[in-house]
Amino acid sequence: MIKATTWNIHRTTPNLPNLNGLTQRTPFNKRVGGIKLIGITNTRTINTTSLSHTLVPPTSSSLSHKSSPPPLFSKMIIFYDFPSKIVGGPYNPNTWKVRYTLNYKRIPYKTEWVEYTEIESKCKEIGIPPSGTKKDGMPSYTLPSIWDTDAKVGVSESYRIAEYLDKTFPNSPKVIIPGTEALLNIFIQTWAQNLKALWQFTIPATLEVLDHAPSYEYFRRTRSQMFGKDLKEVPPKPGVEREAALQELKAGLNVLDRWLVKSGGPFIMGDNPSFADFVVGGYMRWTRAVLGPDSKEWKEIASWNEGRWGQRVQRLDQYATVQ
Ligand SMILES: N[C@@H](CCC(=O)N[C@@H](CS)C(=O)NCC(=O)O)C(=O)O
Repeated sequence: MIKATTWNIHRTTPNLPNLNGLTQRTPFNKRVGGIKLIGITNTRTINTTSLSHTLVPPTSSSLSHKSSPPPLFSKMIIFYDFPSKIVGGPYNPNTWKVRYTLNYKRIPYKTEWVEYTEIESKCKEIGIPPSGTKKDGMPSYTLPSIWDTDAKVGVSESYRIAEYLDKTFPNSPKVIIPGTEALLNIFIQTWAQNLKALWQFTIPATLEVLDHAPSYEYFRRTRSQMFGKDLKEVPPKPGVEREAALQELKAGLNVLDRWLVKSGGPFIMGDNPSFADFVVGGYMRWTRAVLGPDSKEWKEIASWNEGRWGQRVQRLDQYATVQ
């Protein structure tokens, strides 16, 4: 046994370890005997005979998610997300799509927490473009947004961020599977249309997790305008009204479940998760976070369609770390 530096190059591992368990190692990119090696170095005590075994250059098949953990990258992404008083993490459905993407692709990132009332000034200060245009024609600044510290590029809007990350980190598994872009966009739209009955539960509940007085006031005002009444009046009243709203939600989820079970699974595109799963997981995680994992409503929703809604969010827990 000697003290040596090993090169851990894209080992074949069927199950990727949770990012929680990763220690920081040094990325490298070098040539050995005319072969380009990209990976990470770490120093540990090993048997010298295992050294030659470890020096295997990556092959194209070893770059797929299933067969190998992708390298750690030297680039750093700053990821902007919403703070809240929820113990145990972020809640927003749209930012979750990007957090799942970053974790799944094993991209090093750092979360910066931005209040609703500070999104526009923060984006303007850094140079992140608006994600769209408001009804009044003014630019709309939203989260999720990211800043690529290396390329000095800012991107907002979850789908556009996923496209950027797929392009910028080509050695990590893609979340937008080539050839599925049009269908994915249709799915994102129709997914939300079938969930309209959810908003009356989750949007008022989101107000209650906001910890910052100006954000609370802003969210209450803007979302009350959206519903055409005070947000506090939006949740369906216990009894007949609540039951009817839950039945309406159940009908929407039944439609979505009928589509999702058509996949051979466990994920929408098969064996590996993709952006479509992160959309589903993001909305379900939001529901669980703001209603509360022990709430009667979440337990009910999670149990519908033979418990598949709860399972869909649990299956993504391995990509839910907060960095
Ligand atoms: N389609 C966009 C939606 C982004 C979005 O609307 N984000 C909301 C939070 S859920 C936001 O930042 N709103 C800012 C505001 O209300 O001023 C995406 O997926 O990124």
